[in-house]
Amino acid sequence: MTKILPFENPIYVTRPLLPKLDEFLAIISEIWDDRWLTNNGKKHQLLEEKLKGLLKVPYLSLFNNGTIALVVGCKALGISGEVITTPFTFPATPHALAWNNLKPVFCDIDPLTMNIDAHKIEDLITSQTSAILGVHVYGTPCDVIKIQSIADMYGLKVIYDAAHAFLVEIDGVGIGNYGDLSMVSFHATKLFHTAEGGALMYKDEKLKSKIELLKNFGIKNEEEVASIGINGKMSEIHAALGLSLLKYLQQEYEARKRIANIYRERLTNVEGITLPIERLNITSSYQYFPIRINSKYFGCDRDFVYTELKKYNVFTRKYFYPLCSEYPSYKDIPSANKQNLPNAHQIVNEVLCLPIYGDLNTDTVHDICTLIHLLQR
Ligand code: T4K
Repeated sequence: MTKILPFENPIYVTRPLLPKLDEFLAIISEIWDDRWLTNNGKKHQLLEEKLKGLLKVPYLSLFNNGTIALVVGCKALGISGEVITTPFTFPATPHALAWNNLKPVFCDIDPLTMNIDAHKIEDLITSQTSAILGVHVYGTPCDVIKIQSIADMYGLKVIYDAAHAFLVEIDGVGIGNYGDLSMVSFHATKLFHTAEGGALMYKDEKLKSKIELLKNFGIKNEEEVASIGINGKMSEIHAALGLSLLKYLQQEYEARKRIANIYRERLTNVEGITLPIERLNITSSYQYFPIRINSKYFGCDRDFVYTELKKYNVFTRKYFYPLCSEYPSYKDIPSANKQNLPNAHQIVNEVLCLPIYGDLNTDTVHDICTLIHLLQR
């Protein structure tokens, strides 16, 4: 039988892409020359322009992280009352609503995409509903057409948490063109990053000045503060890191694609394992490689695989366990009731994100697959 020894060094779910240090320092030295460190500096402006082109969106505003971007996005749309969202996401999603005094209403997820089930949204709409907040979980787009038609019918805003969806396109259209606005994260763990960072993407020109104002304390000019803003600005150092990574992006993307293909080849047709869906008209972000493990058919459960792989120094992640609807802050909301969220409750106990990042050796990927095969009972 194949014998695999524990890896010498930990294999994490991801590792940040880094530029060559001297290239980063060259950009940093320009910042030193200018003595301009933040507040819409040259690097900030340049990165914003480059990303607008890369992500194919008319407007983009940079932020110090994705969470603050989402908080500001909700504020900019002037929504109130209830917002229908998914429980299967990172805490930042419902928290961004709560920070705006908005009430999350949890909707079950679609078992195929693991995103909010657009067919279950209408039943949750009340006179208090003002918006739908979908999450393109793992970079898989929500049913953007159906969601928009519901929103149009009921006069609701649509916000997307596209934290994982960098470079995702539907039929060649950048993901940031859907809904009223979308947030993308540039955290260190993302395909493209600025260590900490994020952006809002949108089509409405009128939102630009509103968002820029809100992310800078609401300061209109030296003598006027027009609204209750916050500090959401990205610094020049962070923007410089992003700029220095752009030339490595294609290479990183291709390397992740190769890894995803190995997982697909090696884990396809394994009884009890479901691979992430692929669609011909959708470009992937290769941000995560989430598999689902059905214990009945695989012979052991997700937690067993997670724990066993740890013994080999492989640190997979159970994103997004537990469901947000189970957090103490949200569990008493009526929509958080387990009976309303059967798919989410099943999937959250099955999902396991396997390591994926450009520097991950393909032999290691093969070994991880072999280990998973060996764990099957
Ligand atoms: N919406 C959604 C759907 C999100 O997933 C997120 C963030 C947000 C909103 C909010 O966006 P931001 O405000 O963060 O921009 C990580 C990230 O911190 C978080 O950004 C991300 N989602 C989430 C899915 O993953 P943790 O708690 O899992 O991070 P951590 O520190 O455990 O890192 C994961 C692995 O990455 C580590 O085991 C090792 C590796 N790593 C991590 C860091 C930070 C490194 O090798 N180097 C590093 O510097 O949340």
